[in-house]
Amino acid sequence: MSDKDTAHSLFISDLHLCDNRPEISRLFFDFLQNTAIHADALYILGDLFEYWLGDDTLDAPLNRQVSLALRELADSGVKVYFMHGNRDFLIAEQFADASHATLLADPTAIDLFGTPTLLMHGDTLCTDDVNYLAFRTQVRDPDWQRQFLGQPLATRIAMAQQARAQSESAKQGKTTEIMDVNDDAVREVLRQYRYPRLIHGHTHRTAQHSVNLDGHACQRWVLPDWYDSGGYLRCDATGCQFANLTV
Ligand code: LP5
Ligand code: MN
Repeated sequence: MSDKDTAHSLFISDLHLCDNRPEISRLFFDFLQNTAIHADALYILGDLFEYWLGDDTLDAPLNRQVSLALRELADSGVKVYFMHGNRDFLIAEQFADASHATLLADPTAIDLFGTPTLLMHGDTLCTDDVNYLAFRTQVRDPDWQRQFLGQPLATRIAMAQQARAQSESAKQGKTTEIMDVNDDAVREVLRQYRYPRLIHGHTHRTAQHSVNLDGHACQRWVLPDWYDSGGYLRCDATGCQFANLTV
């Protein structure tokens, strides 16, 4: 029996695709053509790109290649969903249209082969990282975004580089606990959505966690990043499992 015979969906995040790591881009294209092609749906839960400076950069070679590869997958019958991450929150309808993908709100609740499942990027669960959340509020503001997108591309590149440098230096002063999810925030969202399975990325701390809450056994699946190698979560009616991809 081939993997096509069992209805299943795949989940990825934190690929951080960029020109500097062509081997990861190749791994991604290979994953789309050989693995995702057999799925019912591919969910990209944020940080597909190292950063996204506006849909007017769609014609940059890598951006074009990625959107065409996603479009090819979607046109073969695989539903492609995309959720924003903290690096590519400026992706908008033009990218989604070009990729034949559907933008998802964060969070989004789905019925995954009979199991209620909540999808998030994961950054909003890191409630101890107050400086990051203040930055997030600023850059998710529609007025700020309009202002930013109205700048020439060279200015946007310079601002993004400055933000990256400041972020890296800010992270030096943060403990790993601050940059991980806050357990109360996880419990709160699980209660709010009536005890679903939770799938998210962002922290790059791949794991399957069990959360016992109010008499419910919830699972929290944390997706792998694609830094040294890649990986994805595969879910079908019987459950979920991680799979690795090597460069
Ligand atoms: O990204 P990562 O994983 O390394 O760290 C994140 C948080 N940092 C960010 C910031 C991004 O890396 C910046 C790049 C985004 C580019 C997007 C497009 C252009 C936008 C331009 C914006 C001006 O998301 C980091 C978390 C960490 O995850 C773990 O969760 O801790 O948060 C921070 O480090 C934020 C800092 O604490 C405070 C903010 C620093 C940025 C200040 C921007 C100043 C811009 C000046 C421009 C002239
Ligand atoms: Mn992230």
